[in-house]
Amino acid sequence: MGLNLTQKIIKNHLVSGKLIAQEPIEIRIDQTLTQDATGTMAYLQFESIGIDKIKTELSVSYVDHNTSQMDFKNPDDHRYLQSIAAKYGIIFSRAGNGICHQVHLERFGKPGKTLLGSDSHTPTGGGIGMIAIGAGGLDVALAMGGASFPLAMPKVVKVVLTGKLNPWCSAKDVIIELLRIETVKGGVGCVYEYCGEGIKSLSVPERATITNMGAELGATTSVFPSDNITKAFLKAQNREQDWIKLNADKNAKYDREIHIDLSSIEPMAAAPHMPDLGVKVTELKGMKVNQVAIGSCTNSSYKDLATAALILKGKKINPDVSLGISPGSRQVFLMLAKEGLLTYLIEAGARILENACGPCIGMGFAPNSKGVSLRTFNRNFKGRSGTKDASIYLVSPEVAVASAIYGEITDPRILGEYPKAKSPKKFVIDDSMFIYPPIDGSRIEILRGPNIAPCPKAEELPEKLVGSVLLKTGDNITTDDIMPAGKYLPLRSNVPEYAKHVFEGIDSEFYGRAKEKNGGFIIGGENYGQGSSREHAALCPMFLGIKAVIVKSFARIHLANLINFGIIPFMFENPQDYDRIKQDDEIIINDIQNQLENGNLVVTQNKTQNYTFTLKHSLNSEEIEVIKAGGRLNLTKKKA
Ligand code: MIC
Ligand code: SF4
Repeated sequence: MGLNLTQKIIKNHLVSGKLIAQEPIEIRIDQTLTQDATGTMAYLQFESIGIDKIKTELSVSYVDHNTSQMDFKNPDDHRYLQSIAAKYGIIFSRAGNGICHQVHLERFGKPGKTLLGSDSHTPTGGGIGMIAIGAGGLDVALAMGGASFPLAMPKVVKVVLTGKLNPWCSAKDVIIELLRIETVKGGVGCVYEYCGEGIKSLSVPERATITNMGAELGATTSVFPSDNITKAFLKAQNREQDWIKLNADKNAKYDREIHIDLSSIEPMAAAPHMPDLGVKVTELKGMKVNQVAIGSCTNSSYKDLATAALILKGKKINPDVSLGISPGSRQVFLMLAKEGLLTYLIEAGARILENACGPCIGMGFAPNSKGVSLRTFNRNFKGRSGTKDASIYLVSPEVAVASAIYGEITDPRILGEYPKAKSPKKFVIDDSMFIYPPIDGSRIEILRGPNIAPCPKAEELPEKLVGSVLLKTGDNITTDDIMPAGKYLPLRSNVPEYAKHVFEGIDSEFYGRAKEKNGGFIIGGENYGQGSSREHAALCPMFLGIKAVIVKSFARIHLANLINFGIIPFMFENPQDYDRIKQDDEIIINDIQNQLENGNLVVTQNKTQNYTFTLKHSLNSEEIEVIKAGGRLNLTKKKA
């Protein structure tokens, strides 16, 4: 039987397990990436493993999230990351070089390789034919140390693209449409593998827009074949030697199939407050817009920004709209400048922001109260922009620009001839903002600032768990809900301080309650922990003494992070028990160690309401060891 592309790449990297969907496997990791908001914790953990040099083919440490530098905290983190990179053999991408996923695609992504990144949008690399997976910082640290990466063998969904996009319609509209069909939890446990005639008209950056937002489907990753279009992109990046041809076998098998005719795609918008609430832009026509932001790792390629510039050429933006543009990389920025395209943006009235994540992670450019903001980003979770009552719509650069001109949500097709930018034959190559490590880093001193606190460790699992339900939440809780980013991002390197803000947006009294009761349990619905890979959403609750999270279902990365930090991820065996349980109920789980080892069901007592109920878990024997040891780092050290 033939193999699909996902199976082929995984097979080439398989360390243990079989290519059977949902079975546990381990794969070898060729490349890693980190960014500064997750990177400090990842490298603190890497340091404590005690290895003197990374064991991957290539590891890159990017600074792109925490760049506002309101005080010493961000620059101290940057300095720490730079010194760590030099010491352990990691390439350092300085602040100002661009957003990790965009830069990695341009300069390092290689078809057929595996990439593990401490950021949920690492699957952007699928646009160039990699198996690129987002994970918690600890998993990335372990991979840098040479460990294989454990995951469930994904199911593979075949997405057949036919036809061609019409003018003014773009890759962003395709992924918003797919999200509408599949929902934010539709992809859990799956890889979306693209094929069909339609892919021939999509450039690598357009493919990367689609694989980037595959993260919003909850998917393990998404991948495109490596073909002549991939080759042309690599050639234009002066990296033709990195190209190999890669596609699925003709008789490959898939778990499911979806067909999308590109010519039927219309300009779309994902409505507040979830990326899967896709509607046609025509349905929103006329809605007043206060702010437009173009950028983020989803839509900040040369093609995206050059198209925006060409549309704006000779035009002015509406006086009631503030337009912010963050180029994805220094390469994109340089090209816009050299080709005079930047002039069109400035003349139109755009505010040119730094080439970094910026507004996407709530680092400035927040919308006004009750404002409507159109963003080419990938997430529109409530409050993520920094303004709780703002309405964020996710759109393509084409829709964004048309709406900035008219001051209301506008179908860009009214603008006449479509000035889509061509893929460059040669990108401007200037790698001077990468700092390559010395061959021998042993004498490098690691520079730490006062904001960098050691990574706390959990205690070993006791015989009995007792505690109160500290919070009961609903479905689709995001890691932004658990651990808000934005203005608190500078606290990423300081867990005791950051932990004061756990669940703040949902319940401002959570921290006080958790402290008073010395930890307890959290209850959630479906798809708990979707979104960002930030392991702080497990680490900070662990620090507050959270013992277990009990939900209807989990998102993949968060589930792994909970295990890594010794919090037991339970699911209700009977979903009705979710309805019954209440905040403040006292929960007792007796003989927990034996119960975990003796099967996947755990008898639990609700002392307050006086009934017993059953929880289930999906932990394998190795993960039970991790939980018993109080986290993966404890276990790794114990074994060493
Ligand atoms: C995000 O988009 O939410 C982030 C910020 O990039 C996160 C990582 C983080 O929280 O640092 C992600 O997507 O994993
Ligand atoms: Fe940065 Fe936004 Fe991409 Fe996250 S989603 S990596 S914050 S640009």
